[in-house]
Amino acid sequence: MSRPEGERGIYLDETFYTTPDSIDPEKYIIAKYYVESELDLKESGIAIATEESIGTWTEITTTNEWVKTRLPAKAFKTDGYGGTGFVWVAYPLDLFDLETSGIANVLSMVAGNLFGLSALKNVRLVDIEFPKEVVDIYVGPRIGIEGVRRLVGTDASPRPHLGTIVKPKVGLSPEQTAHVCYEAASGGVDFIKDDETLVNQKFCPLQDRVVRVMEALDRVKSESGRKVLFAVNVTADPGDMVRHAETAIDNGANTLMLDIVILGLPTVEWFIKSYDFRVPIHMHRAMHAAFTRNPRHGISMLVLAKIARLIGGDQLHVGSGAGKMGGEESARIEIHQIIDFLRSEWHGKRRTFPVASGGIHPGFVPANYRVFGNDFVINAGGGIHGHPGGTRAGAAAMRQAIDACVKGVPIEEYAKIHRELRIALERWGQRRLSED
Ligand code: RUB
Ligand code: CA
Repeated sequence: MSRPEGERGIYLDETFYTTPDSIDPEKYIIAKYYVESELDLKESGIAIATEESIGTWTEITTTNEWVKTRLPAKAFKTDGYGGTGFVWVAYPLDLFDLETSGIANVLSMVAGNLFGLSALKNVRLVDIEFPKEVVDIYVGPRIGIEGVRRLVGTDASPRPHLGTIVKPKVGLSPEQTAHVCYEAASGGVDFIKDDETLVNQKFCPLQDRVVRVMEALDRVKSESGRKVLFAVNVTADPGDMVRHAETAIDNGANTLMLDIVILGLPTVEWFIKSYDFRVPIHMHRAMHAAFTRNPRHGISMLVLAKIARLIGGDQLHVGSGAGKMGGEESARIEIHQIIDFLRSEWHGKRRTFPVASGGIHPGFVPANYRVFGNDFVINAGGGIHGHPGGTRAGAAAMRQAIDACVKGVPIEEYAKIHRELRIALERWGQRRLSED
């Protein structure tokens, strides 16, 4: 604090700090940050609140009393030691243009310039709380967990849904894709999705793919009565995204998929708000790790999950309890927070189905079941299409692993009388969590 502000690049003004009892959580959007800095935590909180509301690095002559009394964000709580720990900042609702700028405006404020403040060595937005007034502006998921279960027919006896990603992720023709989907659906999956990189490539045009896959799924339905969702990836610039979505829906698609980080959350907000296609919205999170992975900097998956539910995600990738992209201790603690949030009561909003994905095979099912319970979608690509008996056997093996968990039978026991599962476990083994 002893160096002049021109050198420090921050202006520390007590206006931007207050006590917790003066903050009514119904009147603010509250952000929780993890910070590492040479400043103490209170000063870091002031620096964030200043930069992100009405201040800059020095005192200015152009402000006025109305601005200074109505609009400052306020740091109001700290938890940590020295310059390392958590700070909470309350942003008054008057700061925001929620009606016409929505999530874009929220993110510009709570997750904007602050990441570049040189006074903060590391800073991470770890959590965000929206008051009812803000949540009420949004419809939230239009279909939600219960609606997705009704479409698939698992509402009477809820169990985890089994999903698969068509592999190879790109390269198959529409016909070949439909064949893989037919096999996966016949083997017992509830849900099939395009991979995040497939949209409308020449070797697999979206319209032809949808037509053929939906025909294949209709065939499965007439043969076995099984209802399966197919999420068509329509990620593109907004104009093409709408065209792809209309094409998909006109040709019978029953789920749409969006790469929500790549699109940008405001684009997703606009798309869902503007077009009610009456099918579930499956949210893939590719690119999220650019900002969620470093536990000391960036934005947490929990924050992304809160916004995803707010803007209408019916299914959201959240990482796995165990798999190729999950299983680290810190990530597993956060997964509990994320799934608790997605599945909890939230001002009457429908609930979002968490999706566990990434390197999952039957041997990973018990570890994930222990983390997620019944209300989740467990997705396997390689873990189904890599089964020595092929896709149908791979799907059956995953379903057997799920059934074993639901019945409380160890999968190695279940495998003794379920051939596909036995072969899968012989091929890939069974992975355990550290607490097993
Ligand atoms: C998984 C896959 C998904 C990733 C995304 O394929 O294609 O895109 O799981 O991960 P496979 P996350 O089952 O063959 O590994 O959901 O964690 O973002
Ligand atoms: Ca993928």
